[in-house]
Amino acid sequence: MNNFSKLLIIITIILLSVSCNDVPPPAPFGATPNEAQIKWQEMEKYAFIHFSLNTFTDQEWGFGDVSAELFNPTQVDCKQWGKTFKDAGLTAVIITAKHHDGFCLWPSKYTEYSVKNSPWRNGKGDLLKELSDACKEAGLKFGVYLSPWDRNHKDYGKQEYITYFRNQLKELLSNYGDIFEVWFDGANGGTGYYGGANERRKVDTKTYYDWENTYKIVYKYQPDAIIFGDGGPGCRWCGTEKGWVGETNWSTLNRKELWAGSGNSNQLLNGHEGGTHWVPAEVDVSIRPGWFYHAAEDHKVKTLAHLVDIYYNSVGRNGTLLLNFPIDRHGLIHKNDIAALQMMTKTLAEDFKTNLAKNVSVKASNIRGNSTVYAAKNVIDGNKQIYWATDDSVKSASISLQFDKPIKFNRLLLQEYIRLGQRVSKFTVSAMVDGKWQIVDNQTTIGYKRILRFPTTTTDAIRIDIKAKACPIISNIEIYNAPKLLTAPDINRDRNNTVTISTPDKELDIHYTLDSSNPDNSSPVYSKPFVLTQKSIVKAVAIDKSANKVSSVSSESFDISRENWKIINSKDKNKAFALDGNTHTVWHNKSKKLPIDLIIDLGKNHTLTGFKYLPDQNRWSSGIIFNYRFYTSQNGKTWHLATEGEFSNIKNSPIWQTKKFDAVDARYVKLQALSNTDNNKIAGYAEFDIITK
Ligand code: FUL
Repeated sequence: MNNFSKLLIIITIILLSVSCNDVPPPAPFGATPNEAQIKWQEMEKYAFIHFSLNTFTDQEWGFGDVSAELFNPTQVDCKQWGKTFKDAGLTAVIITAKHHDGFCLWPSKYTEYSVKNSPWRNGKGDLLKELSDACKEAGLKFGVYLSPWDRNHKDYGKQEYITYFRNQLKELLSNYGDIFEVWFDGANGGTGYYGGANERRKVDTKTYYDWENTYKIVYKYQPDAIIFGDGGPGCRWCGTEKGWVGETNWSTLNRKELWAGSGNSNQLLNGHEGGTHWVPAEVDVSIRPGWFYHAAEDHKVKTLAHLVDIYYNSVGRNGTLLLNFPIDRHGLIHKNDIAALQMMTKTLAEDFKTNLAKNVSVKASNIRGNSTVYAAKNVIDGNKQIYWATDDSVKSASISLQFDKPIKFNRLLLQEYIRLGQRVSKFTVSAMVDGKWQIVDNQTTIGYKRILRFPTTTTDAIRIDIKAKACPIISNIEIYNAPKLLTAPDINRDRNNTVTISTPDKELDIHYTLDSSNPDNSSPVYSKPFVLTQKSIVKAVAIDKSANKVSSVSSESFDISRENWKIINSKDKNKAFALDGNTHTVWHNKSKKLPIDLIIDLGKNHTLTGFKYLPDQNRWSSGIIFNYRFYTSQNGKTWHLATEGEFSNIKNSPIWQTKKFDAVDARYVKLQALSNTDNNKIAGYAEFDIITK
């Protein structure tokens, strides 16, 4: 090589390196988050707490008229709450400082309707102080829910109430350290106690609260606080309380079009593409049906499969998760809720245990200015501040990961570098299977974090084809092979004797038995519903053959077929719900007087030894029978009292009730409801069954 060539190479290297380092980063696109919103988004999942007078009156929305003296928890332990959340990897707690009933969990100097007039801690307690201290100790951030609607306050609806509301806000913002989020509920106006007026008051939700000036107060006292409202400004409601946000989820919103109480929940599910402001979605959902504690919901805590779905449908869809825990009457988180949270945490830890996208070769169809600063491999370096980006003119691009040897995967995690805006509007994931690209998933938005779940696929290369509104900027890609969700199968038999066995994870094998023995992998495989007319015990397990793991055994006993039974004392069109094998449907047998009978012709004589009753399983249940008599008859005319008594604790625990009696031959049975838990004249049956010898 002559000197001239050497010089040429050196000049080229210098020019290249200068140009590489000089390639400017992409300009921000559209609305972008502020620092506080970025930190908030990174908190990902945190706890909500509902605790108030409602806890003691068994209500969801208190009217604002009951005495403050009803608030009397005996074992409040905010450290227990903090430890529960910290252990589960939650990052913060938001508490209902004041719910719609107006009762305050702190001794506000602006009202008498607070803990200061309750027996709790002899009126000297301050729950916000105890919780904010416990949060500091546990390393959790602290936030407050302050209901704009106040059904207790005499001035609600007038200007004076706004002054009161803001005074309370100032108390909350100045006395409890850093507040990471302030939660303004959209529920507004309606009937209430209102200082004794007992009337309906309607406010214009857009103008009454003069929100912009209320926000200024928040920012003055807590500049970094995120303000939650239906339309933001810090973060927005996701449009449902069921635990999910849209698959398409833009963090941008036309803020002028939405405000607390404005409705438009469909738009909140997806955000507004190209919206004027950065207002990301928060998914609020309770671990039980209700937000407040009701003993009757102790057995209705969401299942593991449901909670895991909620995580993937919130954090996995560019939202944050605000998971609610109702505090019970002792002042504690109920053990069933803790157990459910722990299972959820364990499952998610296993799902994301081993990132298969480390040390793999990464290539992209375009790299911004060919600069190493924006290299494709930046997506797997574990540093979210460094990213792969394309040239400004390139809005469609592909990135692919090549593995040394085939891998199995069923989860893909993607992150955009949101500081520069949300850009990706469409993407397709393909995997190389047997030498051909096969589409695994087709989706729209990514945002801060998107996690996809799909059937386990074996591959040695994955490609993501992206379309974006401005050059795409991807900061992170992770790949996992999550274990299958091993839960005991559900077993159901309908009125026509068709047995269905199912598990939430469809990749598991189900094995079952009909002879009361415990099933294993040599037992028959369940592949489709089957008919079972005779009395039997069905037992089933789910098996993950690839990991050699077996679920716990589920077991259901079915008595004789109910196919030809007839309810003979009613013409109500809904009566079949009492015998349909579906625990979600219910027949409400309404009458002018008690007792109320359910009389069934079983078609022929059987030797009976007991009966089973399942009350209404709905959230707003009714007609739960309490005192009963049970009769049998051979001719439908002369009745024999087989057993009588009460279904103890059925209000708080509305589960299957089983009553046994001495064997008796009968063709007709009569369940007589003598009273119900609501003291009205309804007898409700989700299901009724008998036990034969
Ligand atoms: C709703 C309220 O009405 C519920 O009671 C609960 O507080 C929930 C978080 O927000 O809008």
